[in-house]
Amino acid sequence: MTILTIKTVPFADQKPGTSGLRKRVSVYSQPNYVENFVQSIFDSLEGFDGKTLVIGGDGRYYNDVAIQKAIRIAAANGFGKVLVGQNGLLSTPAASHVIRHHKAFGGLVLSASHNPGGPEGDFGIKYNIGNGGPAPERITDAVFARTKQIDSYKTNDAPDVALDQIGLHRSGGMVVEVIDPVADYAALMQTLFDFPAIRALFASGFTMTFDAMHAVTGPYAHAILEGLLGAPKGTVINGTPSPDFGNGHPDPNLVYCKDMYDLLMTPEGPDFGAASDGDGDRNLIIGKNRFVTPSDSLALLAANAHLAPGYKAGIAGIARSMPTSAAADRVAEKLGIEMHETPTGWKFFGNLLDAGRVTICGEESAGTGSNHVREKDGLWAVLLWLNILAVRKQGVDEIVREHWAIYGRNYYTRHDYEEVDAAVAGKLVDELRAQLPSLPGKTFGDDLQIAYADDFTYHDPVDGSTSAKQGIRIGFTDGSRIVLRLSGTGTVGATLRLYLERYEAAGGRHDLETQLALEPLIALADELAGIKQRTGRLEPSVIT
Ligand code: G16
Repeated sequence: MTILTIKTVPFADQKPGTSGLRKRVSVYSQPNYVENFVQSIFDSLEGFDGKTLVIGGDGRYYNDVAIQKAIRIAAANGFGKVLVGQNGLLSTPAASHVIRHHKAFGGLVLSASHNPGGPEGDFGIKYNIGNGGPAPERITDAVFARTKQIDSYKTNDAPDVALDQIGLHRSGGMVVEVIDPVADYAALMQTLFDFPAIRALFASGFTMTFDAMHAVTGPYAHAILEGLLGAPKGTVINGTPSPDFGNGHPDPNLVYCKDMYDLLMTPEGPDFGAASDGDGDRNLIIGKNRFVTPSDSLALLAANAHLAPGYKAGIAGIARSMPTSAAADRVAEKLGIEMHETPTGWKFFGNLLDAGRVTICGEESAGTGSNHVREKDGLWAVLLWLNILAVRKQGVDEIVREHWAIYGRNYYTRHDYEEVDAAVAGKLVDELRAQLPSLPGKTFGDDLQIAYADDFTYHDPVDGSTSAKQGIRIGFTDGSRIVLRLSGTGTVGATLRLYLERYEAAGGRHDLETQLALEPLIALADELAGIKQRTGRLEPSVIT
C-alpha cells in the first residue's frame, strides 16, 4: 500500500452552510470535489495522528463512493482507526453518540438531511468534533479558507473496504471497524426512557405509525419500536433505507407526510403519528386530531421531561434557535431555569450543552434534542413523547390543550419561498435591513405596534464569540414577531424563510386556525419586505 499525494486545484464553492457542505450530486461527483473538501477539513484540524474518526451517512446516493474516498484520505493523513456503520449507515444522532461513546477525535457525517437524494438530488459532508456536535464556526471558517488554497490531497491505493461485513478491516496502516449502526444508540435510549412503561402502552392497544421515509431511521425504528418496545409489526412504514428515499423528499412535515396527517385526522387512524428525515435528526409529531408544531413540541417536552427517567432530576436550561417560537421561554420561566436564544444551526447549542447550562434544545425546523448527544435527534423526540403519553395516560391533543391553558399559545407558522433568484433575495433582505432603524414605534393596522427591529447578533456566553447577521427580527408590543432570513441549507438559488408568531395568553382563544390567526402579520410582512412583488411568487412554496 502506498500513500499518494495528488495535485489538485481549489473549488470556489466549498463554503459550509448551516450544516456542512450541501450540494447537488452532480457537483459532488466532479473529480477531486470530495477529496478537496475532506483534505481541507483534515488540514484545519490538529492532533489527530493515531486517533479514531467516525464515518457514517444516511445511505443516500453517492454515500458509498464518498465513504471509500474518505476512508483512504483518513488513512493517508494518519488517523489510527475509522469506525464506520455497516453499509455506511449511521443516523446523525447515532454518529454523534458513537463519537462520544468511543471517545473518537471527531467524525464525518455524510448527509444532505431532508433534501432529496438520487443522482439528481443532493449530497453533503459535515465534520463533527469530539463532543459529537457539528464543528463550530471557527473550524468551518478555517475549512473554507483552506478549500480556497488547497493544491494537493493525500490518499492511498488500498482496495475498497467491505462495508457490509461487521468487524475489523484495514485501509493501509489504518484499522477500519465496521459496526452495527443501531446497537450503541439503542442502548443509550434505554438509559433515558421508561421502556417498560412504553411497552405497556403498546400492549394496552395504543396504536402508532412511524414513517421512516425510506431513510436512515428505518433500521433504528424497527429495532426500537417494533423490537424492544413490542409495537406491532407494520407500526414502522417505509422502513428500508434507499439511495433516493423511494424517489421521495425525506422531510417530515405536513407537505411530505400529508397522507399520515390525513389518517391521523380520522377516527380510524392510529393514536399517534411520527416521522423522521433523511438522516434521522428531525421529527414530526402528530396526535389524533392534533399536529404539534416543532416549537410547541420543544416547550411540551421541556415541561414534561421529568417524567422520563433520564431527566427525572429536572433540566438545567432550554435553548432554542432565534426563529423558533417563544413557547419554550414560558416553560423556562415557570421552571426558573436558564433560557437561551441562539442562531439557526445545531452547532450553536454545543457550548451551552457542554457547559451544562442547558439540557434540552430545539428548533422550529423540526429538531429537538438533549444533552445525550450533540445533534438533534428524531427518534429521541418520538420516544420522549411516548414516555410522556405512557406516564400521563392522556392523548396528545389533551396534553397540548392543557399546556396552552397554563402557558398560553404561541400561534406559529413558517413560509418558505424556495429557489428564489439569489440576487433578488439578497436585495430584499438588504433593503429590509436598511429599514430597521426607522421601524420601532410605528403602528400598523389597529394594534400592531413595533417594539424593536434588528438583525440578530448572538454573543456566545460560554466562549465569548459573536455571530452577526443571523436574521431580521421585528418584534411587536403584544409579543408577536416577524422573522426573516435566508436558509443556509438550500442548494439551488436562495430560500427565503419567513417566520410568524403571535402570542395568545392563558384564557385567550386557542382554537383558531393557525394561518387565520396570523393573517395580519403575514400581510404586514409582505408589506414591509415586498416578498410577492420582488420574487413574483404569489404563494410560499411550503408552509409549515
Ligand atoms: C439544519 C440545521 C438546523 C437548521 C436547519 C435549517 O438541519 O442543523 O440547525 O435549523 O438546517 O436551516 P436553514 O434554515 O438555514 O435552512 P438539518 O436537519 O437540515 O441538518
